[in-house]
Amino acid sequence: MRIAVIGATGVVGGTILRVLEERNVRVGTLLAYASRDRADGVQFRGAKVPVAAATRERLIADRPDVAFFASGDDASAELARALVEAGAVVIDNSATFRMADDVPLVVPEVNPDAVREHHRIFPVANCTAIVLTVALAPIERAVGLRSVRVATYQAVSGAGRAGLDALAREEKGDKPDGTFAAPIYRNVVPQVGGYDGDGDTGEEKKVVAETRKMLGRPGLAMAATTVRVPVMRAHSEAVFFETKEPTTVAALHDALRDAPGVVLHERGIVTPREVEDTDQVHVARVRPETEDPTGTHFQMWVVGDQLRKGAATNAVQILELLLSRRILRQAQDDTVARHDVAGAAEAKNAAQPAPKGEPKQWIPTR
Ligand code: 2RA
Repeated sequence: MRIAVIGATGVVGGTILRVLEERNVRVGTLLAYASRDRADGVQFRGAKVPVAAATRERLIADRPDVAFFASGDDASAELARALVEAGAVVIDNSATFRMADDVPLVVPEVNPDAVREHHRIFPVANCTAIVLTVALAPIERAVGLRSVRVATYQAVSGAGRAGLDALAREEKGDKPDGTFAAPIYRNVVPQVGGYDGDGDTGEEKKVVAETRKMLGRPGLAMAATTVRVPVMRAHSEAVFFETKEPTTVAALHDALRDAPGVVLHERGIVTPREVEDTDQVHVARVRPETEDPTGTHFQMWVVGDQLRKGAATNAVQILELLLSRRILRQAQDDTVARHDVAGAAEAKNAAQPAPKGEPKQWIPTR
């Protein structure tokens, strides 16, 4: 399988490379791209991989089977559909396609059945929304959600390398450079993204719209206030929710304890430093609202490494899901993968078992 990572030198792209390594994804050829050629390249499985400028011509000529986009909305808007037309499957960390009709917004632990055989573009949702959704989904399944309100505490790495660098420079005494809406060192900034017409920020709009889409609850009552804090990595969220059915903390614990991708802390707290570089969403401090006579109003604290579960890990899990659902299929070599139509490739695969000792490759099913 030929796997392209567009934005391979950024923090999300670099994390995708690490997650591909760790999860032993079979990669025949890794293709790395950035906004320009980079002589220093990137490391993958102990080897240096050259980084090319991500032009349409170059990407199509390189014929990836799967393209991970880990760059801005512009690159995805310009290049993703062209790659799909050339036969690739796109897994896109930008916001470009997330809310498009007939484009699934998949968190494999939550809504794997949103994937259909004809889908070729798989956006990875906003990192804050993914962390929130992994924690809400077991509650929605158990007792139903009537409303959700969330206040976030978002790490600077959510703004990419620029965010990390901005905090590091301010810590050394440099003046804020405008990366954030206000100084970030020894501060909190209640604005993530630009403002829209009615006072919400872009991040707040995304958290609401994308969480609703992932939960399959387009009408769910929701509100979000998103805040940047001087934390390097992992987003935290204070969540206030109302359930449809009356329930208890013990029943919510039961639902969360067994939920895929969730680590429940029944006692004590959990902080972003503790969950750095992990793939689970951590939930703590599940408790009822003070003096709620209805048994339907609760609060919880949710923390997740937004570069991993909120971005790179979720992207690689989507690839794994496509393989298990045979949206991507195992083949014998890259030549079969790229040059035969699906039927012919399938016939060849059936006729010729893979040579012993050679790694199997994967092809997209058209
Ligand atoms: C942020 N969720 O934290 C956004 C984008 N990664 O800035």
